[in-house]
Amino acid sequence: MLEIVEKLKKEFDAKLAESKSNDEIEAIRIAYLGKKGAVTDVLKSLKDMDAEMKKQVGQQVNVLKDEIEEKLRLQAKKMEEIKYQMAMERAEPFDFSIPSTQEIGSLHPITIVQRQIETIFKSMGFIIEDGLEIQTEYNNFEAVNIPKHHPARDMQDTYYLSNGQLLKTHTSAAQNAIMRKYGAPKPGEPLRVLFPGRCFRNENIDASHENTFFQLEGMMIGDNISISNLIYFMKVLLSEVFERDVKVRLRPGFFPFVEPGFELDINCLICGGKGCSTCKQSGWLELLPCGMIHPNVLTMGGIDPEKYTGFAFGLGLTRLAMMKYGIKDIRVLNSGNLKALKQFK
Ligand code: FA5
Repeated sequence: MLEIVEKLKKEFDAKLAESKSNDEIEAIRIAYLGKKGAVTDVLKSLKDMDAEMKKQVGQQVNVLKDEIEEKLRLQAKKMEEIKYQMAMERAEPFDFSIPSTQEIGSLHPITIVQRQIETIFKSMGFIIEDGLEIQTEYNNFEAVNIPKHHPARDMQDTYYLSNGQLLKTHTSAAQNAIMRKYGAPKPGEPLRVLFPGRCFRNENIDASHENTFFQLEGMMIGDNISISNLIYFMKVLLSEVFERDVKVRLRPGFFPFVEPGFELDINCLICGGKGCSTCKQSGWLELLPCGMIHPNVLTMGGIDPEKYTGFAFGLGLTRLAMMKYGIKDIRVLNSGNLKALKQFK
């Protein structure tokens, strides 16, 4: 029996050396290792051998099996290399020093602003998280203190899937999952997370409202977080993005998931505050709702509101890009109009 194993090895090596294509390699694999292959037959016959023979042949045939697998793998690799080499020889010579005639793409203005804000916040110790676009009703509403039949749901009508899930109306839908993922912060090490994302609302579309737009949410939770921290971070954010002083106003705002809640508006940079269609003639544009996280939201996220406080903000990223680049109509941003979108740096 041992001679048979030795003979199989020699035969296999000879056949493999002659193989010239992946199909031939596969045929050899089947002939030796397939269900009815020569090596498989020897393995099957082990059960009829006496103990000593079984041990010796078993050892040898298993070594041979491993060897065959490895040799087949190497031969397939060699075949790929030969194919590549032949393709290279057939290919037209290529001069890497010739300047490209292809136009290089550009980043979307929302991506540019998003990356800019991420860089600022990363330097202040924030982690960047990705929220899901399809969410459960629980995460989008209940976990942020908007129970069924709460009137705040009217402001955020959205698109529902047949399985009962929905397209998220705001980035706040990720708050609960993030709190649960990171848990209660360690003393002196507040949880700092930034989570940008695409949001959807069943809206009447106009110059400043889209049914698909971007928000960028931030959250900081720790043992001593106050409104002062919130205002500080909002100021850093706006002055870095606009690279100049911008006029803002803070007014009370109601969101069920914060208490107290604020609306931070920016003086319209399109009309300089005089009033235009973008700011609905008011001179101000709602940009940055924020507030101290409601104790119920912390509790639902598994964080003790008696020990920890935190702030959250939900920046209208699409509107911020409009203000930064003087884009008068939000519809340009989802239009796919390359002539318009390529101008931004
Ligand atoms: C919210 O969505 C809250 N989740 C924000 C928040 C987070 C508050 C954390 C407090 C704490 P609001 O519905 O106002 O709030 O939307 C936030 C921002 O998204 C708005 O200020 C606006 O800039 C932008 N936005 C809302 N709807 C649209 C829309 N249809 N098109 C474009 N931008 C929109």
